[in-house]
Amino acid sequence: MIDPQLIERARQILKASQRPVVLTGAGVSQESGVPTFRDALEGLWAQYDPMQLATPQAFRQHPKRVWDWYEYRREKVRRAQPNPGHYALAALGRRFPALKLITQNVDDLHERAGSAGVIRLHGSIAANKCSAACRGEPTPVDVTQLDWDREAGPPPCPYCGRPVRPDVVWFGEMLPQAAIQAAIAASERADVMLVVGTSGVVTPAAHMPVIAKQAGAILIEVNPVASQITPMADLWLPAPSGEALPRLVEALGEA
Ligand code: BV8
Repeated sequence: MIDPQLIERARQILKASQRPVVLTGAGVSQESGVPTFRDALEGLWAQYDPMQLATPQAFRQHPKRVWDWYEYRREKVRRAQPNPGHYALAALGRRFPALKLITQNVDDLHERAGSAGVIRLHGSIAANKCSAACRGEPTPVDVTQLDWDREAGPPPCPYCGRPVRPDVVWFGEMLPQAAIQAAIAASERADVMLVVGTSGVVTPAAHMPVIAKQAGAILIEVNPVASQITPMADLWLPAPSGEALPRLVEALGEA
């Protein structure tokens, strides 16, 4: 049970905010049953390290293994529902029209909970594209319109025949220019940044709180476990986001 005094302090800080920004990581989807990146991967995937699967090299060497791992994760996201933490962030977006939500997550739970204008740093697991960007980056491919031997792994691109891949940012790949620029601009303008459910390990996403802090923002972290962000946070709510965020929204009077 989170200390009511911490919720009150967070309420005081947010109440005065003109330009709040939220940065979320895998932790915000954990209570929806979407495993975080550092969770031990279940079953079939236990023997692989996500850092070795979410890379262009892995896809080049083992396209079926990587494609099947994403198909497995996509199914988990499809079955997942937004949790109270996602809904609370959507409510914050209604209460603070200037609020910007930046996510590292590739699931669509923020959008399904009603958040709008989500800045997606690492793409979307539900989307696919040509791995050769044969018609420009990205060349979107709707695989629901394709018929192929799924046992063989990824479908061939309907335009050039090279393998289709998930439209996510892999380790070693640049983030989409528009997304990273929007995230930096929002972090530079922020007067309060709420950092929810991230270990703060992956860059450049983990730089956003640093940019906000340097620009004078107050940092509030929501995470049951200390992270790389905690040392620079002005206030740490040591609780699951599904518990802390609804309490915060309720305290703000916008249940
Ligand atoms: C780049 C999409 C320039 C894919 C993801 C050395 C060698 C090579 C590269 C590097 C290097 N050192 C650093 C780098 C850069 C690298 C990087 O950061 N590596 C890390 C591992 C050190 N970054 C990149 O490569 C980026 N690109 O830098 O381009 C460049 C170009 C060429 C060469 C060099 C540099 C691209 C990074 C994007 C990778 N793609 N996702 C996919 O999903 O399949 S990142 C992926 O991991 C997620 O999207 C997410 O961003 C990240 C996991 O982080 P978190 O979200 O924080 O999740 P995590 O599991 O870590 O933590 C969960 C937290 O939630 C925990 O703190 C936990 O306590 C908390 N929690 C749990 N339950 C709850 C909770 N919180 C609240 N409530 C709960 N209930």
